[in-house]
Amino acid sequence: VHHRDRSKETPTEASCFHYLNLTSRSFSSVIQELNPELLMPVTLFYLVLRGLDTIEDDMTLDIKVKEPLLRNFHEKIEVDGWTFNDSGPNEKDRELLVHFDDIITELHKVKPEYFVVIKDIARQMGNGMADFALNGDHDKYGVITIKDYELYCHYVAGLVGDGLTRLFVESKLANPALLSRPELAEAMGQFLQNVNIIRDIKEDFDEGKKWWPKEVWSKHVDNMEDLFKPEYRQQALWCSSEMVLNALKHADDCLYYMAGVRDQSCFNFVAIPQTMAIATLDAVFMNPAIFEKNVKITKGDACQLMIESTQNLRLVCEVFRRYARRIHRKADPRDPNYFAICIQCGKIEQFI
Ligand code: PS7
Ligand code: MN
Ligand code: MN
Ligand code: MN
Ligand code: MN
Ligand code: MN
Repeated sequence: VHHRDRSKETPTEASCFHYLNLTSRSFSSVIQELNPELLMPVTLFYLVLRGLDTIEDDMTLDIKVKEPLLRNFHEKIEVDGWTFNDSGPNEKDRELLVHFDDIITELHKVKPEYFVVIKDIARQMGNGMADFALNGDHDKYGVITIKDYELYCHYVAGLVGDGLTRLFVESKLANPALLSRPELAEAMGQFLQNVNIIRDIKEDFDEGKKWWPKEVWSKHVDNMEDLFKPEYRQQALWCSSEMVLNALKHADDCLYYMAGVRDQSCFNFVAIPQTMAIATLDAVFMNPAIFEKNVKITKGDACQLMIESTQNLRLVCEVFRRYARRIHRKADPRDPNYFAICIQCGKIEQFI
């Protein structure tokens, strides 16, 4: 049941949904089923952040062009008719920037309370992305400390959690108490982004993006590229298991966050990506294939998760427990992180 009513859509509204469908595999359907009050604000929020990410990801853009574009993107959304035509090769996402005037037209129609949230998060995210894009050593080392890694994940995902929470509370669709526990929204974003960065390791590395922190990989290999060499497979696996452990630490706060979401459509929207994330964590855990290709959960599992994520918190906790048990069973006593992983899984298995 989409809340879109195509017969009443303006051409620019229809254009926004076109770019939503074009640029998102995982979010487009859940967003389109959102409560009508938040349908357009969240669609536009997504498209603004997707625009930022397209600029961030474009390794063909000169840093002299990229940096100011990221830092001032929140000002561009004020300018009627603004578009960007010089973005690089990613064809689908490029289209979004070429037609960004349509998104801006619709942004100017949303309630000011929602617009300020979108603008504020775009400002913070753009500046954070610019800081990391500017890091001169990135080509050589990428992210250095776990603290830096968490800061990067805060900019590209924790902030999304903050912005969405403000939209949910403003529209009275979530418990305002969530605003006094900002670490819970942060955990929601960190969990999704940590899993994305683990899963995308090969693809990101090949594109010159090194998001796995040196503080982690240097315990296992001397150079980051060794992670991809067959002779270092065992070390690479222990390294990936430490990345999985870092992600798992956010799981219980995600469950606490979801307890605060009142509206069913918002619950579905926040829960589906989270259950997909813990299932993906199980799929990548102890899986050497991540160093060769992009590992995905099966279509069947994704369908099952959709059903289980659109009912209630009890079922979502059950999904978390199920995947925590699977991860727990795969843990290897020879792994330096074995005990820590067992403890983290145990916490999820015993959650409420
Ligand atoms: C629900 C409290 C506004 C719905 C949803 C576009 C995915 C793209 O895809 O590796 O591998 O190329 O470049 C917290 C979504 C965090 C973010 C971050 C959950 C906006 C989204 C822009 C908070 C999604 C985490 C870059 C930055 O990774 O991606 C609640 C809505 C959520 C967008 C994600 C992605 C970052 C990203 P890809 P990258
Ligand atoms: Mn991206
Ligand atoms: Mn990116
Ligand atoms: Mn076109
Ligand atoms: Mn256009
Ligand atoms: Mn990614």
